[in-house]
Amino acid sequence: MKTFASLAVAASLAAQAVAHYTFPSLIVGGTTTPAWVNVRQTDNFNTQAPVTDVTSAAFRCYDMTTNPVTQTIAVPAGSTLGIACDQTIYHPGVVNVYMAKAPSGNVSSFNGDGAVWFKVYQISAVTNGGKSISFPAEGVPSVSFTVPKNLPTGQYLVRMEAIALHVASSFGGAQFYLSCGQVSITNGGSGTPGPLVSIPGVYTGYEPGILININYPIPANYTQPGPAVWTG
Ligand SMILES: *[C@@H]1O[C@H](CO)[C@@H](O)[C@H](O)[C@H]1NC(C)=O
Ligand SMILES: *[C@@H]1O[C@H](CO)[C@@H](O)[C@H](O)[C@H]1NC(C)=O
Ligand SMILES: [Cu+2]
Repeated sequence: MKTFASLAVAASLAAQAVAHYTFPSLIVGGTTTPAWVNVRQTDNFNTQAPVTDVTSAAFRCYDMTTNPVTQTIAVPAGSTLGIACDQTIYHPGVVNVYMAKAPSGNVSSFNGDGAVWFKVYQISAVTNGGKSISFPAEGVPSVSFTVPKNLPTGQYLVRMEAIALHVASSFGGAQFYLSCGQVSITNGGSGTPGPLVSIPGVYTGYEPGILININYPIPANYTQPGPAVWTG
C-alpha cells in the first residue's frame, strides 16, 4: 500500500509539473528564439508556477527576482510575431497580448510603469448559448499575430498572458502564465495605440471572464478581460 501511495503522489506531482508552462521565446521571421534571450527570464523559469494575484508587481513581467539581461530583436511592423510556450498551453483558458513603448527608446531600461499598455491580440472562448464552451488557445504550442502596420517605430515590451480558467470559480483561482519580450519595431507607421491601461491595474480579479466557473452551468457567453484590441 505504501508503494502504491507514493507512486500516486509521484504521479500527481508529475502531472502538476506537466500542467504548468512558461513563454520563454518569440517567433520572428518564422524562427523561434532561444529560451530567455529575447524574453525577460521569469521568476518561475524553474517551477512554471502561475501568478494568481492580478494586483501584484509580479503580474507585470513576473521578473522580480531574476534581474534578467535581455536582448531586443527587430520586428518589422506589419509582420507576424509569435510567442512560444515551453510545451503547450495545457489548461483551458484565453490569451491576451499587450505591448508598451519604451519612452526613452531603450526597452532594456523600461519597466512598464504607468498607463502605457495596449492590447494587440486576444484569443477568447467560444460559447454557444450555454450548450458548450471551448477554448481555441487550449493545447497550442504558440500564438502569433500581425504587428499592426501603423504601430510607430521604436522599442517595445510585448507581454504574453495566458489565463488558465480550470479552477477560476473562486476569487484568485484563475492562473496567469505570462512573460515580457523585447522587440524593436522597424518600418512603423503613425498610429496612436489605445486604449491604454496600467499593468497591474488592468484587472481586479472579479471580471466575469476571470472569476468564472467554466464547467457548470456552462457559461452562455464569455467576456474577454481587458481593453479592446488595437488593430491600427
Ligand atoms: C539600455 O539600457 C540598458 C539597461 O539599463 C543598458 O545596459 C544599455 O547600455 C542601454 N543601451 C543603450 C544603447 O543606451
Ligand atoms: C454574460 O453576459 C451577461 C449580460 O451581459 C453578463 O452579465 C455576464 O457577466 C456575462 N458572462 C460572462 C461569463 O462573461
Ligand atoms: Cu498548470
